[in-house]
Amino acid sequence: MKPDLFEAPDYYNIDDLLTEEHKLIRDAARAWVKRDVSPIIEEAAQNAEFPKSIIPGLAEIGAFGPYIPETYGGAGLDQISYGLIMQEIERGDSGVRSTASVQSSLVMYPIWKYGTEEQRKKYLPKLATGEWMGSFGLTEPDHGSNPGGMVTNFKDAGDHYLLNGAKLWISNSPFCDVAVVWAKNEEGRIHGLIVERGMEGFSTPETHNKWSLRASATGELIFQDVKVPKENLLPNKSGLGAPLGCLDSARYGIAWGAIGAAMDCYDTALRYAKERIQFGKPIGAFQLQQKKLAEMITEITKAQLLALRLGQLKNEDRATTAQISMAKRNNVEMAINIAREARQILGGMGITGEYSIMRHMMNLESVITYEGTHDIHLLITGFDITGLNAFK
Ligand code: TGC
Ligand code: FAD
Repeated sequence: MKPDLFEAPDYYNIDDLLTEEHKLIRDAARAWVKRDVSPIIEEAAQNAEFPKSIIPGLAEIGAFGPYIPETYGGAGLDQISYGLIMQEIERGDSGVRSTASVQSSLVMYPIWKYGTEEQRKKYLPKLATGEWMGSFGLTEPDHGSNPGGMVTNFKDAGDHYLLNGAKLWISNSPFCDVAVVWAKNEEGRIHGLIVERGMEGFSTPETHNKWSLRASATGELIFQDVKVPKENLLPNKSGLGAPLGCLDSARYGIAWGAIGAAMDCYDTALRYAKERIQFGKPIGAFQLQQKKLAEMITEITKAQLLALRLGQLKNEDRATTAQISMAKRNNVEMAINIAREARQILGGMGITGEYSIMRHMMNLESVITYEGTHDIHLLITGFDITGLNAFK
């Protein structure tokens, strides 16, 4: 792969709206990605391997629990810092950002928000350092967009619960130490349970042959009469709103992350367009290529402003689920469109692993599907503005 020459676009001087702390955190994450992710990520993706060597680095830049209080090992940062970290990581690779999103917003967040003090003290510090890695089991083979239909269930068996069922498409599953699993009790009420690797009857087979998110490990979570200690139930919230609350936090991070992937594609294409000569001049001198680049920077700028405003609302605890859906949906679509256009600017070179664009493009096919599909987010907006539910 070519050396990482990335220079972040900031067409509207959005840096002026960030604090010095935001910029320090962002720049540290940016430097880490350049140093530790860019040199290895193409090979990891080609080999379909999650590069575990980067786990300590992710912890060091605050990517595991950026907004979790320091008492529990988190970084204690605000929501804009969290977003900026996700942006920088996804600039490197969406799969690496996935690992951080799952660890922070889908594993640490529910333990912090819905768990007991004992659970927080037991799990959060180890998750913050990456000593333990987590996964989040909501999706099932027959229940993706409609998680409320899940069939994974647990029964009271005296001094423990007995868990049965299966989850599919689970990021980090093949190597996770703990899984936050959503299952129905005997009354059909959804609860979160912390399942640990090594519990009898719990297995995590990997899903192979993905063309997308190849540097992220995806798999199943299978439960066959798993005895889960009663103290592993998350007691402070139940119902579908509990997992959906975690998704709000992760979707917010993706709204920022997608900007990173788009910035990398744009920056690569801009540099290439200025250097590549055809018909005696740089291809960037042709109007058709300028149109593509000008539209890219316009869309990136709009997405940056959307994410920043959403971050301000999140900091004030005022961001709604529908606002988060709009930003996730808009920014991921923006990124995938830019990846496709940027790929074309590079001509044949765009399909090779010499450049990051094709990897970003393939990754974004997952990003536009997970954490709620593009359609589901549109329907969330539709419901919000009309009051009419078009899901069912
Ligand atoms: P609905 O009847 O609308 O709601 C059920 C209950 O949940 C409440 N609620 C929320 N609470 C908190 N936060 C939210 N975002 C919430 N959205 C809804 C709601 O108020 C209600 O509460 P209550 O007390 O009245 O019971 O539920 P529904 O069954 O109609 O479904 C609505 C729908 C389709 C929007 C929802 O199911 C949905 O979002 N589906 C998409 C599923 C999804 O996003 N899955 C993601 C799996 S995790 C993943 O992909 C990780 S990828 C790895 C990575 O991040 O990198
Ligand atoms: P389906 O729900 O079957 O949807 C198929 C199509 O139908 C989509 O186009 C959808 O938009 C459309 N559709 C569905 N319902 C409606 C409707 N009401 N109206 C109109 N159109 C509709 N899940 C986890 O729990 N944890 C994870 O860590 C995780 N990681 C993932 C990693 C990867 C790489 C991938 C690909 C997925 C991951 N997922 C994870 C699962 C992901 O959240 C689901 O794939 C997603 O929610 C969609 O579910 P589905 O694939 O079953 O598609």
